[in-house]
Amino acid sequence: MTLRFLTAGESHGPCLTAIVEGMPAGLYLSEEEISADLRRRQGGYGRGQRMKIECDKVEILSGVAKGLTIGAPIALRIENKDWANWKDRDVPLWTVPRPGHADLAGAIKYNLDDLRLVAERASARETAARVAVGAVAKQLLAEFDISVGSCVTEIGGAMVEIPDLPPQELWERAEASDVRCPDPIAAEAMRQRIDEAKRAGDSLGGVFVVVVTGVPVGLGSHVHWDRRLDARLAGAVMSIPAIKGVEIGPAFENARKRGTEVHDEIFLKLEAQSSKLKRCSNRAGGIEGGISNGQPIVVRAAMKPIPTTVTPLRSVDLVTGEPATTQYQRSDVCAVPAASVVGEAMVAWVIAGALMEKLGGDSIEEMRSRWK
Ligand code: EPS
Repeated sequence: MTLRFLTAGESHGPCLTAIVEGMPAGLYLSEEEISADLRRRQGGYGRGQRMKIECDKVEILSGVAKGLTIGAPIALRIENKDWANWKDRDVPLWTVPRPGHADLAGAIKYNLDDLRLVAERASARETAARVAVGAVAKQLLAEFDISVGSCVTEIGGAMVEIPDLPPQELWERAEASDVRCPDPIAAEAMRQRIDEAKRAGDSLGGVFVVVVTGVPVGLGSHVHWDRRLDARLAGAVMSIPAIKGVEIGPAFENARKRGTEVHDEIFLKLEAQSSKLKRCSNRAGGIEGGISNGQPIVVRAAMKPIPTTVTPLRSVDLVTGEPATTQYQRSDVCAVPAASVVGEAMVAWVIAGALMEKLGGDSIEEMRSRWK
């Protein structure tokens, strides 16, 4: 079965919902573990007032009995606490589109005269549901010792090279940082940029990296465009609101070098009875020909600055047809640390799907016997 999921829900509606289909039976799932990832997404320096209202927790509504999946669709629900503050409010029409947001194109496409109706679903609030889905995928991957972590490498131009540390240490450092940056000096520079942007009534973007370790050789395929693992990862990560660039390994840096400097040469690692193949570098980011090659998979993503800014941008009032400036709507100054947790979720989802395709199986037991 191919894995698939859908989400539903608006930012200030009663809740967000997700339905996950195709998970094998026998997978341990707990609301607590999924909610732990939701808390990670909610955090981060530069978040706005909304995160003080919400306290994201998941409810598993179906597909799980006595803590184990049963092969049936898994329905997940996350409450929007802010709904109570909005449901009876008489809000005026919102008619000045924010440049960079879905407001204008969405209103034209769906013939809506209130831009709020577009913004409600375009809001990155929806990514809470994706993180819940991603936590389910991570749980499946954990059964096969595959793990997914992330860190932030750049905010508003303050950047850091990823320190050359074992992944576990890297993730622990990122987890301990409110900008999810493993280097304390760079983290401080990032916080300063966020403070400056906040004082200036502005917003910031940045870059995060997601790394998957323990991936077997052979996920994805070179034989068709839509089976290439790198293409699937890029599409999934690019679908996160405000993500405008995705690379596998140091792709843009590779593009400026010669082939002999880029490609990860193959060596023999001699062992007592046999020899194995090994690499001394991973500039391919773990994928060659659209197939995982057994090295860690490295996905980097660029997030544009959030389009909602305190300082107004020039626009047009769609009702009067007159020039106007955007009216500030409550927002975050920077959500790159949160987006890196969403990135983990989308990457975990794609890898889990590719693993299911490789191993098949309707239960964890069946998958495990094939894995061996
Ligand atoms: C968002 C605007 C803000 C963010 C929101 C995304 O929400 P509000 O309009 O309620 O202040 O806080 O992000 C979340 C709610 C979240 O859970 O990440 C937007 O316009 O995209």
